[in-house]
Amino acid sequence: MNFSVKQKRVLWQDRFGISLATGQFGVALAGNPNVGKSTIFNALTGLHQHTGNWPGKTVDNAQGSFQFQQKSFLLVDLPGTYSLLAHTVEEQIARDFLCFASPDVTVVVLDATCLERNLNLALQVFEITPKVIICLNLMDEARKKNIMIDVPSLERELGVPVVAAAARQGKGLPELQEKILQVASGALQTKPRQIAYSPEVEKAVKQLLPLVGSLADNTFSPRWLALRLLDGDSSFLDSLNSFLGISRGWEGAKCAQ
Ligand SMILES: Nc1nc2c(ncn2[C@@H]2O[C@H](COP(=O)(O)OP(=O)(O)OP(=O)(O)O)[C@@H](O)[C@H]2O)c(=O)[nH]1
Ligand SMILES: [Mg+2]
Repeated sequence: MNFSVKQKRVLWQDRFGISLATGQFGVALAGNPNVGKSTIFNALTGLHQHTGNWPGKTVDNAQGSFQFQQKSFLLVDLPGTYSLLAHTVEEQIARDFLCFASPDVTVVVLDATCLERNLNLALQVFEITPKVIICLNLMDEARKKNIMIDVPSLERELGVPVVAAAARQGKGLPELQEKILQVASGALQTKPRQIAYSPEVEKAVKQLLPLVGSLADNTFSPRWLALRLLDGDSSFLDSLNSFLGISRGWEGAKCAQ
């Protein structure tokens, strides 16, 4: 799936109900429930927000824009999820958006007071896209609980920028905007840590990669696709079929011209 910029805007509108303007960077906000995603979303977008439902679903969809250093960003507040393995409608929405909308940056918001549990989602996002920033939120609560986090070490271990924040007090948000700009514009390259599975799984992934690479193309990682195929994840396959249908339609229209 190789969408042009214009096709990407149509896809965002038709499939996700989100209006991405020309030249605007699309930024997804992901994270477990209750980690402060909407607090960050509100602080960054202020009054420039639009809320509704995800198309065909009774789940809130909030999108808002902000300007930073003369660039425009559209922020999408994804439903809170513990994983992207699509056991719930919220997980399916978040997974489909990260896979098929291919945002320019995904900010994964983590609760600094329970990092271990929260990192599970971050590692899953790392499998889909390299363009990730970690926002380590609730740092004020962590401090109260005497939890010390070595942010530079965490950044080295994860291979992506980590921004410490206390969103309710507005702390860390200018730094977050700076990192969003750097990753979106390509000025900062990320190399998210990848989970190595058992030798059997890795061997099967290696066999599948040459076959599935062209399906994933520039939108999401072929490794993620291979892993889901090995899982027999039927919800993902349904979504993949639906999105491949769109891109094939576009290919057909191009050939007919
Ligand atoms: N102490 C503290 N509280 C925070 C911080 N950020 C958010 N909160 C509070 O945490 C609660 C949850 O914040 P939300 O922004 O609604 O969290 P969310 O991730 O959007 O939650 P869901 O949409 O349910 O997934 C609210 O009461 C916020 O005021 C922070 O940095 N420090
Ligand atoms: Mg929220």
